[in-house]
Amino acid sequence: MYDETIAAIATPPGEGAISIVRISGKKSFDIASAIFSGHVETYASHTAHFGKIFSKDGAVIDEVLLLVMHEGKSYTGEASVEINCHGGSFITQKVLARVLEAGARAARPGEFSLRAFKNNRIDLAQAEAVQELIHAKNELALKAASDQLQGRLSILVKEMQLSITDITAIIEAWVDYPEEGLEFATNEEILDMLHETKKKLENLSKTFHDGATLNRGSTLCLIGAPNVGKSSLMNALLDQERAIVTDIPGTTRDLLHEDLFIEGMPFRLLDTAGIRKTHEIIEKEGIERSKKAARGADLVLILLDISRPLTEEEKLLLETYPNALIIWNKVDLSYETPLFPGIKISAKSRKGLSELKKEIVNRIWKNRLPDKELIILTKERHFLAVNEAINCIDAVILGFHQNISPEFLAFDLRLALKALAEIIGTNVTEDILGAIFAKFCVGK
Ligand SMILES: Nc1nc2c(ncn2[C@@H]2O[C@H](COP(=O)(O)OP(=O)(O)OP(=O)(O)O)[C@@H](O)[C@H]2O)c(=O)[nH]1
Ligand SMILES: [Mg+2]
Repeated sequence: MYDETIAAIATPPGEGAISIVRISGKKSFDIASAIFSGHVETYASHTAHFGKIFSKDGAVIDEVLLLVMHEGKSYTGEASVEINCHGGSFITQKVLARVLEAGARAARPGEFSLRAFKNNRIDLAQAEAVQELIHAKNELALKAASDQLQGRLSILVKEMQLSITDITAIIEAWVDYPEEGLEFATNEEILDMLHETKKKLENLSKTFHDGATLNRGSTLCLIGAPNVGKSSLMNALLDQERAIVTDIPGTTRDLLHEDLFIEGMPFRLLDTAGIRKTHEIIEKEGIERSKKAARGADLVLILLDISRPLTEEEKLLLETYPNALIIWNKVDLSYETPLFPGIKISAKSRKGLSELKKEIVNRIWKNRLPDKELIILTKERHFLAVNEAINCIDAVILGFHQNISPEFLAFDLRLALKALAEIIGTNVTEDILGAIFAKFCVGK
């Protein structure tokens, strides 16, 4: 248990109807009693009390509703008090200042969640899920975070730890009882168990691509010659006049980016400077940026003008990005059947936009949205740990085929267990914990 009692404003900054000052730690009730018009230490857990917060010299700071949670029954696991005060940023600050004056220390980012973790209220994967839940931008990301918060990922990890522990126990029996040990299991049985565990780990590892895409969104980069209608298409997809559109080639000179959802999935759309040969110094720089953006994108969208023949530059673009999605724009004008397929649209009259959106989602999600029942890895830290465990199991399998002494096999299995333990936090250093919780908001 911690000695210090911590406090922070738990609601977002700015003005709102109410704000919450959160206090957690041994002295929570004493501190609250010292500044509140009631005896907080006498209150039952999970009860709310109306009253006043007083300054040191007895002046009323605010009328509040005070919530009490006893030790073992709060988010942190410690005695906690939440003060619901009026939601001006100034008044909330004053209430917090009074709490600090009465003996609490200002909480660091994520410190409430850190305490919840240290007091075994939640494991590390669950603590991280809290943060993800807050930042979730769409239904599926929310689902992944909420699964993780409810411990579904932790349960899966623990199951795999259990299988690996079983295998380790048998192999260690071989070390300790070289004569009888083989009775526990045959080589083939152990190999089967190893392959089965490896398969499960690999399936989990594979979900990370989806998890990462869900969380940060996929980048779509619009490129093409000047005047083909890139900025017009950006505006049409966003449904707002975001980019400047003119009939002068070379209108867009810098990168523009905007977040948007397509069929509920998060994307980041980039509009770029039209690519052509130029000596104009600003435009040249813009074109360099276009090319760089396209290289870093998840999907490149090449926009072509269907009403005119391709230029040499455009042919080069098509060769440079063989996996790009090809879009023929300006179908409202007269045109001849193009040489190769692509999605036909008119950014101006908004024709073909829904086909385009469908195709974008298909390309990114390969015609399959993540299965709702699947447990998805969303954190790179978890992904790396799972891969580390896979590598260790691989080493064990290889060792088996090379008849390596069982001590070494057991050692690699222990490393696999250690890697998995990092996910739920039974085996992480204070440095790693510090880095994880520092990303949280203050008051969480
Ligand atoms: N007829 C027709 N004109 C279009 C269409 N889309 C865009 N335009 C016109 O094409 C011209 C260029 O449009 P922009 O969206 O600025 O083109 P851009 O590709 O962003 O051009 P740069 O920024 O110079 O690279 C404008 O006059 C648009 O109104 C379309 O679908 N049909
Ligand atoms: Mg433009």
